[in-house]
Amino acid sequence: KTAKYRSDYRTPVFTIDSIHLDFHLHDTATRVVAVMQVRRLSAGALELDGEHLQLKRVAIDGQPLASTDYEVSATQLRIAQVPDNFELTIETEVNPSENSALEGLYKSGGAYCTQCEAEGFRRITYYLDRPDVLAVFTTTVRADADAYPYLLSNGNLQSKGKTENGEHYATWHDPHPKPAYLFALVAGDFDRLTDHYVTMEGREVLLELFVDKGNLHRADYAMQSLKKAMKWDEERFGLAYDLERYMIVAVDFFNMGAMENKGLNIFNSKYVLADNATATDWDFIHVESVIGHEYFHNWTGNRITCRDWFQLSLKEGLTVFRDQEFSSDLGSRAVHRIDAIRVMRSHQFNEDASPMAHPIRPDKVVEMNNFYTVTVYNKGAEVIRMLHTLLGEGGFQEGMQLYRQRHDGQAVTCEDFVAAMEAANATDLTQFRRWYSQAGTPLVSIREDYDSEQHVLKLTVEQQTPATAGQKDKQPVVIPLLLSLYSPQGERLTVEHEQLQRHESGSELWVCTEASATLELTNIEQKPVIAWLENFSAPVKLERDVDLEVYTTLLAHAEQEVTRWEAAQQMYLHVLLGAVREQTQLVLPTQLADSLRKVLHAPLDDALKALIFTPPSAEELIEYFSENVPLAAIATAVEDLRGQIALALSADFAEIYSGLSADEHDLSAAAMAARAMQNRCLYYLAKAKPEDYAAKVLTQAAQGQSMTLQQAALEFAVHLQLPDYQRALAEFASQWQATPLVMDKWFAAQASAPHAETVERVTELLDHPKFTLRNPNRVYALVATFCRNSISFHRADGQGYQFVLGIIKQLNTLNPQVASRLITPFLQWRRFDSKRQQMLKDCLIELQGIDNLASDLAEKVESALA
Ligand code: BAL
Ligand code: ZN
Repeated sequence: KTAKYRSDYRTPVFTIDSIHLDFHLHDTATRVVAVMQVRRLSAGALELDGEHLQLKRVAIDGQPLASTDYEVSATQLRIAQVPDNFELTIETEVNPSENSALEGLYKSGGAYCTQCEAEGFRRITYYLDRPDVLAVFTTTVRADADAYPYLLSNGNLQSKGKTENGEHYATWHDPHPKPAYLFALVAGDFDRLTDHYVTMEGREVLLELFVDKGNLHRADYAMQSLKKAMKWDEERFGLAYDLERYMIVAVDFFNMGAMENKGLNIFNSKYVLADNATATDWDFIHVESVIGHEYFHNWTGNRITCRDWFQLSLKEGLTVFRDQEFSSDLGSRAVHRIDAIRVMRSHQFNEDASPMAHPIRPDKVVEMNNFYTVTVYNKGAEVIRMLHTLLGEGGFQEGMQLYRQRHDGQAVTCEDFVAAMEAANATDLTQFRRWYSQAGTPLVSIREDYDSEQHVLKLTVEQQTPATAGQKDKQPVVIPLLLSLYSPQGERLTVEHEQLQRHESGSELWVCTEASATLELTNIEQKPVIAWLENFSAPVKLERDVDLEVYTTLLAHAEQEVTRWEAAQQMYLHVLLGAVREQTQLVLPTQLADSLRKVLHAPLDDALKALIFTPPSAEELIEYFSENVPLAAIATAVEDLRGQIALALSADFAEIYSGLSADEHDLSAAAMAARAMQNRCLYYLAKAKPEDYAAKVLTQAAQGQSMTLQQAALEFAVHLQLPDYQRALAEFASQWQATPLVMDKWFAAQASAPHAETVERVTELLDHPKFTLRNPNRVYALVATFCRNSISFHRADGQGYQFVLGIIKQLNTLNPQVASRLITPFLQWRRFDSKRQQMLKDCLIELQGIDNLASDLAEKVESALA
């Protein structure tokens, strides 16, 4: 594949106003007849996208074409001479059983399903497979009635009935014109959960959830989440659902988390199936947020879609922001915000510093599947959040309304979104647009100069964005800095300055737009303690001279929970980085131990406490080193810090632990919080006193009614290598061998163990009867988890690299999209010592030499070696 550039966008030469698809399903030879109304928009030949298709027939206005009338290549059907308005009929044959890439039409277990985003529809028929071609779809599905009782597609059911040979059919009609990437088809035998929702406009919507037979008891939470999402979008955004029915189908073989196909979402079963025995509290939270995310796409993505794939963040950044707000309005805002901040710091910052760094609106793409990234999604959501911070909830919603009024039913750009926000708020967002065009994480350094005689505080903020691939020179960006000032005793100070606004979040807002900005505050009685970048108000790295005293005050007194958590993280970082950089034995400062003890006994939300007691991981620390990453020192420091917290506070943990309890069937925020803290305490207790707590951990790991407790205990047993942890593993596996999503937790607990011998263990697990490279969830649980385990992946002898390389080579032909996700840790090869650099580079060179290397991998390998 060759690169495409955003600047090369051209409107299509033809458009397709409607399409009738007729599927006759067959495992190895499904026939697809597509009848399309095609309309010329400008001069030129008709060039349709198509891959992995057998072309059987082409006709124009009912007249069959001779093979000399068109040209077919591996990627295209070209017809030079066509009328301006015509009916195009194309018959193709596809092989769903052999489709291991899981794009287009494929079999997941016994069911047929589709995945068309970004460019999968071209594996079903020849089409203008681009998001700015919006057609009305009518779909007929025919299949064996016994094997496939449910035949589903987008929109409303038009007709159904029996045909010959024991087959039946269903015809669906979706009145909303849509791009082909939102097309979906499902045929299978499922258990079905139904419900109803009455929209704010008074329309009744049928809700249907389809799961594999025997799984109905695990579908209820997803249905409740859907209803909550429908209500929330009406209340917060004024957006209601627009079809007669909303269907969700859970499938086991799925590359992504889920897909927002119009009226027929297809989900990875991991984000639908959940009950207390098999799902952790975080699984429940993820089910709710992914169900919400796909539902919210109905407006931000489906009704208003993307003009081209460079605009992906238009729908993804905005929809992630919306799902984050949904979760925050329903649960603990601080916990969700901290979760989002951790994703940014541990994954997105890494991507933004890698050879694959790209702006949230990329300029150059080879394989679109490579751009479903933490940058486009999560940094994209942070950019939307900054707009929300700058405009306030009221202004943001005004912008959303104007965006909808202007663009409902259209395929538009990020620029259209920003322009609507700008116009609705009568503001100038010219400079803000740099967040869409510049890659890289801005570095922001802070100086506080206090003149104790004049009582003047001078604040200086400097920003600089590092060069990234293809982007050398960067301009200053708009940074909304939320901050609060406290007295050294922890009282909130009110300050007045023309550049500071009291923000609706309670913090002060200082909008920094220059490379260097200053402001002077007068009448400041004593040097204050300042919480900077509260709520992670911009996706930047903050540098300031660290003073434990400052963070001690903030941890104890800050009004905002996220600020308290951040203070603890900064204290941990100070201690960890100090030990690593100075190559000294880590010592837990008494001041930090005392602060943590106070947190433990303070009347704070237990969920927040559990997060405060989660210091940065080795993976987060690696971010602080751009070369010669001291892997061994980082690993030692991380373990030492945990060990010393455990020892210093063991009596306190024991006391708190004995006072915590939660009914395992209770999914309230309070019960989840209690379980989170129970697990944290047990971890530290087992670390401090394995002789006293190993038996407790092992029992909890081997049996239990609550997966939250069981999974955590299994992980502690394996990671801490408690005596007899092998038995816990064996018992867990025998309890859950028939439940693949739980076996994924078993694989992941072992793949994430921070030990050298993890490499041998994961290699053995490839042969486990429950493992298969064909199922993405299994690969993510075992191999992707291992890739994030920096201690084991980077083992000095390179065996970790060889293990992953071997898998990538197999997946290159089997499922390139999944293969491409595993290559991430190789891309940063230049950051490591010379021996590891050479080994990582050799792996990339070996991949480069493969004859049929998939474009997904080729794009990343080339950028890494450039
Ligand atoms: N559109 C792909 C899956 C998602 O982001 O919802
Ligand atoms: Zn999405």
